[in-house]
Amino acid sequence: MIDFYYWPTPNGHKIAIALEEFGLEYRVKPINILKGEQHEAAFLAISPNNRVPAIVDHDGPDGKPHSVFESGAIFLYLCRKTGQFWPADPVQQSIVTQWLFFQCANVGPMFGQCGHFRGYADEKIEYAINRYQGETKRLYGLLDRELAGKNWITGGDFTIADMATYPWMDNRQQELHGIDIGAFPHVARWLHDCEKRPAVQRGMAVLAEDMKVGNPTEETKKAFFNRA
Ligand SMILES: N[C@@H](CCC(=O)N[C@@H](CS)C(=O)NCC(=O)O)C(=O)O
Repeated sequence: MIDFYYWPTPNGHKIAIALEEFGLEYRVKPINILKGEQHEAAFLAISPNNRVPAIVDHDGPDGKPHSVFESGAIFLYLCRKTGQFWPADPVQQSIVTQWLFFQCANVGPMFGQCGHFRGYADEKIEYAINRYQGETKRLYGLLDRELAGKNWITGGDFTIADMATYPWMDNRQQELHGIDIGAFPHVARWLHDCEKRPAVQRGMAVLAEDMKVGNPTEETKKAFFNRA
């Protein structure tokens, strides 16, 4: 059994999708980051950077419980645990890993800052908005070129790189980031293919009704945007 420490944000969705795609048994442990639950000691013992997602695998290596934070590390842990979504060929492994790291190091942080400065910051700072929206659009362009003529991001089967990237580019995120998806037809086609997967739909539905960052309150700003 895996305990899944989660809130329905793009980084959380990545692992909700993974647990569904891998067909693993899990229990959702909601961590309401809008109420500051990510700063509680019990959660910090599992995820010291006060971020979701995190997991505790009660059937870890040698049968002992093992906790993992950082979505990229969780993906790799689940691949190695199950042998699923992990190609045997070292070249393919390297390709999957590079696109997973690309998501974790670029798409997540840049899109996240774009959403913060466009959507949530009280003060609309033009420089920051231009900087992060510019990066977001550049990354959309890069993925659009990569996806031309490919079904999935790594060029082969659907992989953890697709699971990691999709939740950052769905309709809600496009709106937050000010993206005209018509300008990125290959991304649009790939998004549509991701959306058709039943496990992606199930993963995106976990606690979906709680996804209300919408209009942040003062309490939310303190808890989530680190304004304490
Ligand atoms: N690099 C981390 C990023 C995780 C992350 O930023 N999670 C956000 C939600 S999308 C969070 O928990 N934020 C809580 C906070 O900022 O206090 C990962 O990929 O797991």
